[in-house]
Amino acid sequence: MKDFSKQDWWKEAVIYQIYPKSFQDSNGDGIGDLPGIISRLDYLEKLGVDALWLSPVLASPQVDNGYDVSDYRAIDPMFGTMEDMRALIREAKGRGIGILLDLVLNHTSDRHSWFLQACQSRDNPYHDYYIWRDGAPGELPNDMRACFGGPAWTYVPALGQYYFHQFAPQQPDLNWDNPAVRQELYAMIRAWIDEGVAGFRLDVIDQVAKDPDRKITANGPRLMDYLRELNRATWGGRNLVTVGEAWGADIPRAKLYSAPDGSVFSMVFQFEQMCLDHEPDKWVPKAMTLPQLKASIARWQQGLHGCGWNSLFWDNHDLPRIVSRWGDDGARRADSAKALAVALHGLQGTPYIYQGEELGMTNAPYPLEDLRDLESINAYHDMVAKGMPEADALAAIHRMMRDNARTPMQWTAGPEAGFTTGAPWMKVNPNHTEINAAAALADPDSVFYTYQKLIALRKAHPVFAEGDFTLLCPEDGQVFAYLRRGAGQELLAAVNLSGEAAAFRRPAGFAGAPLLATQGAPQDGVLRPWEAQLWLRSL
Ligand code: TEU
Ligand code: CA
Repeated sequence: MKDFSKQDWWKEAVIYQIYPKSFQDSNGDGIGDLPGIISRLDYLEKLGVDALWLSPVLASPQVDNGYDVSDYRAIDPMFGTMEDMRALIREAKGRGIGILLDLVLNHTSDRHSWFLQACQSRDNPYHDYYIWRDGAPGELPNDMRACFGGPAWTYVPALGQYYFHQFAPQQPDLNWDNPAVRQELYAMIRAWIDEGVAGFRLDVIDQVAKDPDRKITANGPRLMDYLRELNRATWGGRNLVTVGEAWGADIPRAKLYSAPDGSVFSMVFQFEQMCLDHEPDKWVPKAMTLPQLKASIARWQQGLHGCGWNSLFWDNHDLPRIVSRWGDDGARRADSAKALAVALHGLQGTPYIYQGEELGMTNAPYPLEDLRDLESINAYHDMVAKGMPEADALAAIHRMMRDNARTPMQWTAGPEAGFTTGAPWMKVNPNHTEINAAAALADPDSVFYTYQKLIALRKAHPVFAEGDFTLLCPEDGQVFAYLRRGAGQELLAAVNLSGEAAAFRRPAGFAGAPLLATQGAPQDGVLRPWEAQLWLRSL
């Protein structure tokens, strides 16, 4: 049973991300909901995870699937009620599982009462909750672009002003330079802490101190002041787990964000590794070598050891599925999924499992009409408008689109994969007939049980949480191998991240039986295609 009062409990924890809209529907409307999540807590307890990060379930018009909040203190009726949320927190805690809410503090929905008021007049008390610039139609304040396409400025004729939005026009950025905004947000967060949540994930939190006149979005000049004030006013000193999404983080900044004194967050999501295989434009692929990936991971492991804390992830609701991206989603799907899991879970930091990753779920290259994400659809139309043939544009977005992660969770081989008895809001991946939780639970050699073992090993052996990191064979293009030393133990991870057999000789001292082996008895001097092993010895 997880002891949430233990200092820094999250350093031995594994956190599971749920995209509620696609996890489990309970009332046949084709949309996942809170009672659906409650019905799956036994499954999550069996997996062994310690906390659940829920993507937003607050009131929202769903322009960006809940990342456009219209009321921070209300559960959107499509997901259920506040009573359902209280029941989830209670039922999860009864299983030793904490609930993390996803806080979207950088912007609101344009349907939020604050924004509706702000648009009434320039002297409305809520006007300065947002970022406005005088202007005339067609004369934008500057040429900044929004993340989902188009300009970052939208005109309100009645005011003769533009408002700033880093994302969709329906997601106006909040003005964090206004202390009233910050105090409103802090009070809301304290109310959620009082509801008994175990922590928070904070959406684009390094973008809140923006300066659009100087085209600054991430890492603005007042960012650390605001984040430390946020900490002091809410979770500071309360042993909650907090993880900030920080696309602009480098190691020095991540040290500040995850400082052991608990002055900001527990950790951040940084994206250095997950951007190595594409240009700054995510739709333009770039060749990535394994040595490049290994070097990047090594820098972060060594850079934060003893002075910060890493998050560890391959997948989330914004990323394509890792087994399709860097594994093999064909004949060697399960082996490659296990290998990727071992590679990640042997590292120092808090691992995150995205719903379905534990099953080896794959991308879903659907036709345009079956896609649901505004980022994908806008990008497709932008490419075609610039002259790209439609087939090439669709292929370009299929590779990296967020829709890949948002297809319904695959529970069974039956209708709609057991996700809903109705018409799912997004098509279920047809491969659910082979890839589903029921089949995984019935197969002792499934990807699911590899994840279950990894989660258990992290709790059983302090070296996972405490050990340092030494990269082995850095130039090897097939094998990712590393040592972890700490707590009187030495852990060896030896993972063949390729579809061909690879030569690998274990360092002396690792004999006998491996701690974990994904493909049966280890062979001397070689790793089978996509074979992964963990070895442990006492020092
Ligand atoms: O994502 C931040 C973000 O920048 C990503 O959406 C990124 O633009 C894109 O996905 C790169 O692949 C957070 C949330 O995770 C995302 O779901 C929201 O759409 C976004 O913020 C706005 O709230
Ligand atoms: Ca539902």
